[in-house]
Order: sequence, then C-alpha cells, then structure tokens
Amino acid sequence: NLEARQWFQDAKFGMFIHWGVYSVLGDGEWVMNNQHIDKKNYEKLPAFFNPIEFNAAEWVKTAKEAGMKYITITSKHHDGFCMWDTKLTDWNIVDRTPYGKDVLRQLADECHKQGIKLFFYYSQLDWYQNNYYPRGNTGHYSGRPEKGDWYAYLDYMDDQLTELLTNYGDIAGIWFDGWWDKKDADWRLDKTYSLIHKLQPSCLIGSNHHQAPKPGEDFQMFEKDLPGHNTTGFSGESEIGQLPLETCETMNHSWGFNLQDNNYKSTKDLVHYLVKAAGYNSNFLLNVGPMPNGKIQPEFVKTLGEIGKWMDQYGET
Ligand code: FUL
Repeated sequence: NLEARQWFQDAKFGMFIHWGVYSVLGDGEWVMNNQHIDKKNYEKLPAFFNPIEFNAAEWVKTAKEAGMKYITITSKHHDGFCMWDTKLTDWNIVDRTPYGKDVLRQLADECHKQGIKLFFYYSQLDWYQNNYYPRGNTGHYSGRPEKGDWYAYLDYMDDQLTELLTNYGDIAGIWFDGWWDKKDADWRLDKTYSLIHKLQPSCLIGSNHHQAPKPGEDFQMFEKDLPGHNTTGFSGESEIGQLPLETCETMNHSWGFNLQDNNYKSTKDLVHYLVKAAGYNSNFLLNVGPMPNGKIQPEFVKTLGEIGKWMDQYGET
C-alpha cells in the first residue's frame, strides 16, 4: 500500500518496546537462552509478572512528547510468551499472570485515541512451542521433545497474526524477527505475507532477516546500524533495496529491561543518530525496555523528554 509506505518514509522517529515475562529477571530478553533455562523453570516466571503500574496513556504520551510517530511493541518475543489474549495457547499474559489483562489491547486503544501508529513485533523464532521443530541455531536448552510439526507451527503463527490484525483495530505494521534462526527452513512467507495484506491492506511488513528485502515486504530494517553499514556483524548480507528504511537502537546496551546496564547513551548522541539516520533516508526506532512494574525507567523518560525538546525546536511536525 503506497500511501502507508509514504507515511512510513516520512515518519522518521518511533519507539521500540521490548516487554515480556523476561523483564522480571532484569537480564534482557534472551535470558531463557543465555541462562539455559528450560521450559519447566521458565514457566515459573509469569507468576511474578504483575505490572500494576502500567499505564498505556503514559507510554503513548512519553513517545509523542519525544516527537515519535509510531510505537513498535513485542507481541511475542523468542520465549514465545504472548502479551495478548490469544486463544491459540495459554502461554499468554491473561491466562498465566496475576495481572491477567491484555496489554496490547490497552496500548492499541490508547494509540488510536492519541493518534499514533502501532506496529507489532512478532518473533517467528519460538523457544516454547514444541512444533517449532526442527530447531534452528538457538533455544536448545528449552527441554522440548525432539519432535514437532513445522507446518502446524506456521499455521499457529498465521492464526495468531489473524488475531492481532482482527481484534486490535488498525495496525500500521508487523515487525518480524527470528527468521535468521532457521535460514533454510520453508517459512512459507508468501502465504503469511499475503494473509497480512488481505486482513489489513495498509499494514506494512518488515523483517529483521538481515538480507535484501523479500517479496511482499514494505520496509527494510537495519539492527543497530545505519543502512549500508555493518559495525555489528548482523548486516553483512543486508543489501539495500528499494523500500523505506528503518534502523533500531537501544538507549543503553539492552533491548529488554536490564537491571545492571547503566551504559546510557547521551541525549546528544541519540539526537545525532536520529539526524544521521534521517540523512540516510531512514527512520530511527529507539528502544525502551519497560520494568516489570509497568514503568519505563526514569533514565529513559528523562532522555526522551530532552530529545522531545530538541524535536520541538528543530524537528518537522
Ligand atoms: C534481535 C533479537 O534477537 C533481539 O532480542 C532484539 O529483539 C532485536 C531487536 O532483534 O534480532
């Protein structure tokens, strides 16, 4: 959808949100894999996830005041835990946590109310579902059985995307991640992508597969690098295509909440990056990893406020 791509092309600045039951441990969103936690032990985590201080209106306000035009939030990260009221698994926030509420619903309602666009990050890689089999390069400590039905997993994914694109109003895009875990698998991307465009024609599709754009995609992203650069080692195969561009970056060194990561980038550095990204004709998706209580940490809120002041003065509206 050309109009949607044009909007994205001009959006410039967005807020990335990594939030899930992993936030409880304060050790990033890869903690299940990095600490070799199996499913049985990881299943204890949702009981501790009770973000009673979560206030969607506040998050949206923080993003808008920073000059951001869209929000991209993890609906499901690699741990497979679903942050919405999915009917396809009980491995979700409503069925497993004391909080018991659908946070994507609250955020979607608030985004529509305050007039900011919402994207869903969706991890194709899944360390929880047994049908994510054969396994790829990660998730080998999960204690899952050595069997599973790959096409049943792909159906599960399509059915979840159908929920996300049916029950939450207009969704500006799906931000896929995790394809790289199994580069040689039959991901059936054509089927999934056309399903998305059928459900919501203006929903943009992007994938963090670190390659040239694939058919059906609407924008191209670069992880922690400006388009055409490869300081991280992720982007060696990321040939720049013809689509609108986006680069994502963290405010410290972590995506998910990390208790000990105090390596905060300065307001000046982040503004520089935003301007540089714009010079590459690319949007800048700047990440926050909210805490398990539902708040965005004060260090981030402060910096975002300062960026907002700069945007008020020098940014386009
Ligand atoms: C990566 C993921 O593995 C990270 O956890 C994070 O979500 C980042 C934005 O993309 O590929």
